[in-house]
Formats: sequence, structure tokens, C-alpha cells
Amino acid sequence: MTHPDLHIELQDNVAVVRLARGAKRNALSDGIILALRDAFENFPATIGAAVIDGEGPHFCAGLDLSELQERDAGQGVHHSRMWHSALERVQFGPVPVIAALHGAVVGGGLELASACHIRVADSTTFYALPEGSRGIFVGGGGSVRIPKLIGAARMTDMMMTGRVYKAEEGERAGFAQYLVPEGTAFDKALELARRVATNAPLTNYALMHALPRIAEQPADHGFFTEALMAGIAQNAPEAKQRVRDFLEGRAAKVSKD
Ligand code: 1HE
Repeated sequence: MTHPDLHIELQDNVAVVRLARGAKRNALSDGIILALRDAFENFPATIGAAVIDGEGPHFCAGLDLSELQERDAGQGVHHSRMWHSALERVQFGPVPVIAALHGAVVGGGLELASACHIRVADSTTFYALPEGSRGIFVGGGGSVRIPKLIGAARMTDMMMTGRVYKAEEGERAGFAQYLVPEGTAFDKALELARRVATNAPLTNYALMHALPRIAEQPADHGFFTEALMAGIAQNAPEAKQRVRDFLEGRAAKVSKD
């Protein structure tokens, strides 16, 4: 499924997914959400990482509020579950996803960003959950994912008081792993995606699919899952080749520069 407000461009082994509804601050209509789900289900096997970006001065203004008005309770449940299935494909899909954040990252926009694996924010970024003041609740997985980034206490405060986090304090709170100058989030995200795409596929798979599950498990289960994943990863021919490359002086050393 394609959608005029979601542009997908394959740049070698990186997919660039761009919300393209700048006039409405990239507000997420049902059509965009379904197209997003579809995109992450159908990348060619050559794609090794993805970047999500937003057109114009804001990453995303969240749910398209103009679509909210006509829904009853049952439809609201199904609508939320639709968002869950789409963002589940982003988080647990085929490839790591880097979000390039700028301007408003609010409501469902923050829910989308929190389903990505790495968030790069430029200095214009701000984070908010206006659901609190609109009389609604998060519905795109935010209550599960956002506390994992910043803690339930901060999320409660944001929704109860309308608190807005600016770029720098947002990075300190845990929203983004990278803070970059204005206008450079996309370039940095693309650079990281290219690097991530060079990893052994099983390593990326372990980081996307095993690590978050291990984090949810009791410690003794987590250690056991870790051991299984470690054994599988190291058994791959690619892992053996990479270790051989290092031992024979062909691979880069770890460097702090
Ligand atoms: C929208 C939306 C939207 C803008 N749905 N149309 N999200 C919110 O509550 C955030 C609402 N938006 C804003 O607070 C502001 O628009 C922004 C801070 C993001 C940007 O401000 P600004 O001054 O750059 O733009 P603007 O003039 O407010 O908006 C430009 C147009 O986009 C305008 O339409 P126009 O026809 O008058 O030009 C806005 O109405 C429209 N627009 N945001 C629909 N969100 C799975 S559950 C998730 C629940 C939520 O996400 S709730 C939070 C929703």
C-alpha cells in the first residue's frame, strides 16, 4: 500500500521513510499509519536499516485530531490496536530504525519515535504529550514504550501538567541518544543507519528482538535467553569471519576518536 503522505526512498541498503504532510505538521492519519505498517512489512531483503524523518519544521504533531471526532469506544479500541500493530512492525520489524527528530515530537509523534531503536534530535526538537490536555490518553503504545525511555514519573508529569521538554533536557531525560545542531538530524541519522546496516544481521536481530525481551524477563530467564542468543550469533559464519579479520589485523580497532 502506498500513500501520498508517506514517501519511501531506498538509498542503497538504507530505506528513508519520510512523513510528507508538512502542511498539517505530519499529523498521522489512519492512512499514513497503515502505509507505515505496510512499508515495514515489505522492505526488500537488501535493506539493512531505516531512517524515519518528517517533512518541514516539525517531525510529527501526533494523531490527526480531525479523524478523532466520529469514533465510539469500540472503534477507539480497534484504532489503538491498529497503531499498535503498525508501531510493532517498526520496533520488531526486519531492520533497525533511526528517527531523525526536529521541532514537535508530540503525542503520537513521540509514540512513533519511541518505537524506533535510535533517536537523533536536533536543537529545535521538543517533546510533549498533549493527550493530557485534549481529554484523551495515549493509544499508540506510548504507555509501554515512553516510561522505558524516561520513567513513568516523568511521563505522568508530562501528561498531567502539559510539561514540554526542550531538546537538551529531553536528551538528558532519555528521549534521544544523540543531540545535534539545528538542521542536521537527518544527516546524522543517515550516517548512523549506514553504519548499523554494516553489522552482521544476526547482531542487529539480537539487539532488536532479544535485548528488549531480556529486559522484561526475570534475571535468571534473561541470563538463559542471553546465552542462547550468544551461542546462535557466534555460530554464524559471518561472526567467525569478523573475528578472524580482527585477529589477522584486517578489522578496525575500537577507537575513542
Ligand atoms: C493538525 C494537527 C493534528 C497540527 N491533527 N491537524 N497532537 C496535538 O495535540 C498537537 C497539535 N498541534 C500543535 O500543537 C501544533 O500544530 C504544533 C506545535 C505541532 C505546530 O504548531 P505550528 O504553529 O507550527 O502549526 P499550526 O498552525 O498549529 O498547524 C498547521 C496546520 O496543521 C493547522 O491546520 P490549518 O488547516 O489551520 O492550516 C493545524 O490544525 C494542523 N494540525 N497538528 C490535525 N495533530 C494513537 S493516539 C495519539 C494521540 C495523540 O497524538 S493526541 C495529540 C495530538
